[in-house]
Amino acid sequence: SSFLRQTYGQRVQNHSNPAAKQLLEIMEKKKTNLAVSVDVTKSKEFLAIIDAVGPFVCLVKTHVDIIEDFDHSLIQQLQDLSVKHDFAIFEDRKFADIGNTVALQYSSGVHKIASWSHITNAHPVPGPSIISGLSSVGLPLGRGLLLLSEMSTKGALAVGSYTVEAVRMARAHRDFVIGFIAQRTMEGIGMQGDDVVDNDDFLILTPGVGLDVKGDAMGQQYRTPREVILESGCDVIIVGRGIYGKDPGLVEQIRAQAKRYMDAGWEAYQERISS
Ligand code: S5P
Repeated sequence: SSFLRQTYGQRVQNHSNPAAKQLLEIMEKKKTNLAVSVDVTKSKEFLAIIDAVGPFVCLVKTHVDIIEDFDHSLIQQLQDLSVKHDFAIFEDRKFADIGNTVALQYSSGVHKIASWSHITNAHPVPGPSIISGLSSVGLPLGRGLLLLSEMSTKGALAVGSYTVEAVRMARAHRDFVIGFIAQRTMEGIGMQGDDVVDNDDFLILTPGVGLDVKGDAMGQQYRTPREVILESGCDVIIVGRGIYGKDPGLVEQIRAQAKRYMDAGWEAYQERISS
């Protein structure tokens, strides 16, 4: 696609959704395509990791429902860090229900995700109504949605026509759907012609990224930043355990790992835009 050789900064103008614009602007300004996934269960550790990786990331991805001592002051502190370090917030909620239910899950409950998360995501499995449901809450707030059109895990069912239909669903809701959680571009999954039109500059955010190991004991599969950004044409690398590792208390080590992934991701991107 022609977007592969555009800079993140040039691509801002391809978007009208505020969350998509914000993310691309941050990537251009901070020179990073790294998102860190902070999958820890204690507020103190969660905030310490985010403060440590903040300078190196465009985006922080959360699973707030795994935090044991959650309360709303945590959200305030997360928002303060997002201003301090200039990163966007992505609650990885993976909505998967009917429109009415997801609208309630997105706006209400303990976490009130729509009120603080710039970006969230959904499985396309229920069909287009999941987008209308989430959009009724998120669009007026300037939020953006990613569809999970593929997954990183061994044996994932999100392949073939499922992935193609996810892209078609997204194209019909271009105001709210800003891109995909996926492993490759639309061309990479074999879409061509009418299915890939020039103004469809979807963002591709890719988990399953690691430099040291190929997977975990529970089906996760890792590729390198170079494979993801340069060879597969994705835009953002999402890294969790590769950065905070087995000891989330070691701030200096976490900072060094974040820098290492940021550099690898940016180098792959520079090679891509100049190819
Ligand atoms: O296909 C996917 C989609 C997602 S959002 N595979 C994934 O691993 N994820 C998420 O990315 C997952 O929920 C986790 O939060 C993160 C990967 O973490 P890591 O520690 O394996 O890098």
